[in-house]
Amino acid sequence: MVSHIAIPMVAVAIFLSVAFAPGRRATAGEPVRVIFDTDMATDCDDVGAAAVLHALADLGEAKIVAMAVSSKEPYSAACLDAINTYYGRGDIPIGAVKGAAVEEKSKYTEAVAKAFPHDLASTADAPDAVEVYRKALAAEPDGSVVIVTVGFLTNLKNLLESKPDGYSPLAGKELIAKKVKRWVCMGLTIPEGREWNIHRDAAASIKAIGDWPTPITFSGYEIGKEIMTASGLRGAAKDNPIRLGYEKYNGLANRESWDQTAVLFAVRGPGDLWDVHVGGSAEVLPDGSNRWRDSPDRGHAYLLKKKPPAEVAAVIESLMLRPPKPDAHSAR
Ligand SMILES: [Ca+2]
Repeated sequence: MVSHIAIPMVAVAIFLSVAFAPGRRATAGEPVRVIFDTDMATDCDDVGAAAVLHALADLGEAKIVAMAVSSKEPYSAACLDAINTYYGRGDIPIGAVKGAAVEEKSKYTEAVAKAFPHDLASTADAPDAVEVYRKALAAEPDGSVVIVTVGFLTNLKNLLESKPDGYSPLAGKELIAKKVKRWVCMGLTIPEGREWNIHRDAAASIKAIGDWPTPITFSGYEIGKEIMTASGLRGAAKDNPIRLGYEKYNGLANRESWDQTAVLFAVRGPGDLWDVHVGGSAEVLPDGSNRWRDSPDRGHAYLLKKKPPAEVAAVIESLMLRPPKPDAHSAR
């Protein structure tokens, strides 16, 4: 989320929103099975995205299968666990990136982790995200899981390179091909640019996007940057980790909503909020910059603005403000 190049008209855009219409799921009527992979450190839109995902789970639209942290910031995983616990889902498995990975400072993770109950002590104490991914994928029905990344792609690179283990006899790429319906990635700048989630671990991005065996839909930098949310949290109860995250980050001012768009699309599809450009391929270069090519078609797609950003913001913020279910506290 560093640079942005204006979008020219994409004359050959193919709009196939119908193919992504809400309700199109592996099994009709069942919640969308989601694995949420976040950096949860630099920007607070990760906090907002987690809130949106929990709200969608409370509404019965999503089932949160597992989570992963792609940052080595010491409190990232504990902050995420505290948010999950607040919503009554403190037992969601959380894995963290191991080996070489990005570490950035955070304005909010330590404060949230220290203010709200949770049982994961630190990012270093979390199990390897690859193990959490493999265990979760192996247990879910074939072709059913939607992975949402709102951070770096290091975990997905490591998952692709993973070997057969006690959870599955399949190597990483084959396991993904069998279990993952779609990867929704907050990443790229469309049609070209150099975006934070992609360029901070460019080698991982090249591998993950280049080798991914199922469809990918990108919510590019240009989508979330116009969608301003969070100031409504000023009216939220102070006993709320989402409010505290934004308070520490920017004093509860409105903030761009990159990560929430990916979560919302992953669960509901584009609905009437977005169009989807289907077909083509995202190319990531060694310096972390990216460009879109309409051929070859590698099953990649990206969101296009349809509704005014304020209307999308209203949908997202209402989910961010949704209180936990009444029984959430007893489940903490
Ligand atoms: Ca993020």
